[in-house]
Amino acid sequence: MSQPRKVSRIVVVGTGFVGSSYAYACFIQGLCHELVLVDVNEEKAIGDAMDLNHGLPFARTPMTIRVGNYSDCKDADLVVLTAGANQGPGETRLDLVAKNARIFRSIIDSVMENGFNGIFLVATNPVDVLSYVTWKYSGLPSERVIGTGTILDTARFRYLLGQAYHVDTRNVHAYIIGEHGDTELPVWSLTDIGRRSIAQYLKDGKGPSQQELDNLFIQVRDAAYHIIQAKGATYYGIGMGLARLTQAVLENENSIHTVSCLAQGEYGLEDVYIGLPAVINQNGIREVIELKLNESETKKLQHSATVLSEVIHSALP
Ligand code: 6V0
Repeated sequence: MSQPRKVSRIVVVGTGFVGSSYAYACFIQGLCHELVLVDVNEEKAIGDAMDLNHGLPFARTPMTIRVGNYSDCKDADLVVLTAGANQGPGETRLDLVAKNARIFRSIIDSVMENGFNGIFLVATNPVDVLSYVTWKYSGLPSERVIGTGTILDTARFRYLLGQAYHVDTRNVHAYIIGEHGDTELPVWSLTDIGRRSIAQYLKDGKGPSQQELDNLFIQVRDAAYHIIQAKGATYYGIGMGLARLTQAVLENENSIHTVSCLAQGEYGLEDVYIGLPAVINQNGIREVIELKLNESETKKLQHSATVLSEVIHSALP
């Protein structure tokens, strides 16, 4: 399904922990031809460009990495938004909303004024709210604004399940959906390990107990708080998640990821960006996948959407 690559350009806005980890992930995977770094703190972007370029002799493929500005967005395939204030210890992602919505207004205006016509990837928190804000401010079709949503939560979930069942993470089929934050939920009813359902494992008395699985989800949901407590910020996992989405778009993969996307009737949800499984290709979000959730999962997802909707509409009165 892959197609030959054309010359591809990515503009990363915000070269902090997340933006620079993403740039590094793109670089070592050789995902694009040109990587342009933009930050209000230009010194930081200059330092990152120098540091990354010094890895060129060791890289798999050549890549142009340079500091740029918003005029570089004109011909960009992707603009990746990782700029903004970060979550402090004890601060929820939703606390960040007002600060980062203001920053986004000016960034998106600058990107669009320069004729951008590609796909936005958004990672800044609260990511569901800021993806919605990006969609509204940019005026682009919703399929071209993709938030990282619960891609990282799903990765954390699959990693921990792989550990618990002693199998390769890639054989764990599991999704975290909803808000990237406190109201997210695991889709236990559709979770399987190599086509064997979790329900079957529980019935056979094999693998972790229900209590252990409940604790495992709590570890997923609260992972960011623990990492922030331990080292101030989280960035490697999300940097790789963003790189994975980049590959899905640039290589027209039609691969499925739990991203933040506009719900338009799916699961009974409307007018909210929220983490759901969706097919990603060169046009962005090809389609949102509607899973057959059980009643309790549907209620939890709807609650998560209500919480997000309230914050979105307070951020965009
Ligand atoms: P950071 O290291 O403070 O980097 C932010 C960068 O943005 C800094 O270099 C700033 O100079 C820059 N910046 C601020 N304002 C502007 C502006 N107007 N224009 C251009 N650049 C600007 O933060 P970090 O990289 O750790 O986090 C960035 C965002 O990612 C935060 O909102 C995090 O909460 C969020 N994360 C999202 C995750 C996800 O799963 N979606 C995971 C981890 C972090």
